[in-house]
Amino acid sequence: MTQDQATIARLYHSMLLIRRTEEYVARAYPSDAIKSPVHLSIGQESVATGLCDSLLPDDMVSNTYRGHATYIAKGGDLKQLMAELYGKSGGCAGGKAGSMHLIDMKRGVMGSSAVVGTTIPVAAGYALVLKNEAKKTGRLRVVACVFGDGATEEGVFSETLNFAALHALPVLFVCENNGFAIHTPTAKRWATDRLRERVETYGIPTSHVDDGNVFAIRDAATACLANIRAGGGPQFLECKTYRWLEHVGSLDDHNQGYRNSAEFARWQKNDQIVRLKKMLGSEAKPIQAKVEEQLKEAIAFAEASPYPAEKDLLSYVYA
Ligand SMILES: Cc1ncc(C[n+]2csc(CCOP(=O)(O)OP(=O)(O)O)c2C)c(N)n1
Repeated sequence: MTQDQATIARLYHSMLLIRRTEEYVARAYPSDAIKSPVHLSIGQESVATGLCDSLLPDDMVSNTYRGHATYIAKGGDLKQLMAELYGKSGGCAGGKAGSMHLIDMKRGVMGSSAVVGTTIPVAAGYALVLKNEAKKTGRLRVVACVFGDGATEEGVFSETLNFAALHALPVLFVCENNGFAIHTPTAKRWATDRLRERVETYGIPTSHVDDGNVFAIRDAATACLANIRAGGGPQFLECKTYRWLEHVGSLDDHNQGYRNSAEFARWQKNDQIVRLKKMLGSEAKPIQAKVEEQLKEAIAFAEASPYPAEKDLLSYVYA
């Protein structure tokens, strides 16, 4: 299918903003500026971008600790993201939560958690709220629930699939399958790789995109969302992808021996940012300039923002 220039430009802007932001984070990480561990999505951008481009502004997205990409793609405030990473009071969680706990409810980004799988039932709970809301408003909003392949091994994943299917909840489950849970490949963790078959046993329709193609992800998500909005209940989309850097931190770790550099090279050749840049030709330049400007403003905001005041040390702390 031929894509219109406006769509290509929008997707390119989104993926480039994620990439450039995370490249800055990777550069700044070894200094003392960034106060929390970071799980980067460099190489995985097309999943967040393709998905979020298909959502409406008041749809919700449920994220993980590897959440910069989805936060940015859904329109989360970049200044507040950067200030949060710096541990500053202007951050989206007042500087107290860090990279793994981004939130921007105004833009439909739900809070996330460092505990693998725990956001999945919370997303379904929110979808239940939205289903009830639609009884009054006549309009069904949707939750897109993003998680990694490792999260599908948690008990709450299966429990949530069952509950969501039973109650026909408006939730799109999106598995960002980068093939690894930290250093362990799915082949050493899964008795079979038939993930989608497992999901289908709950009566949930599934689809998949195996090559990271941002247009294919957007189209697949759009089709799923149409079924959900028509009252069809949950859908499941598996997107294969590849994490370019180490699980947590800013370095290349292909020298660690747990994964294959040839596979990395294949995914790098398939970089959707490079692909869309070529499609845009000279139109890419102003988008690049805009991204650099947004990033510069976010860094300046984070640097200028004060640290949380001492009097707030115990606020938002529960015991
Ligand atoms: C309940 C729980 N078990 C283990 C961990 C340690 N842990 C942190 S990230 C991670 C890997 C998760 O992999 P996946 O869900 O595929 O996401 P990815 O990091 O690849 O994006 C593990 C096991 C944790 N944080 N929470």
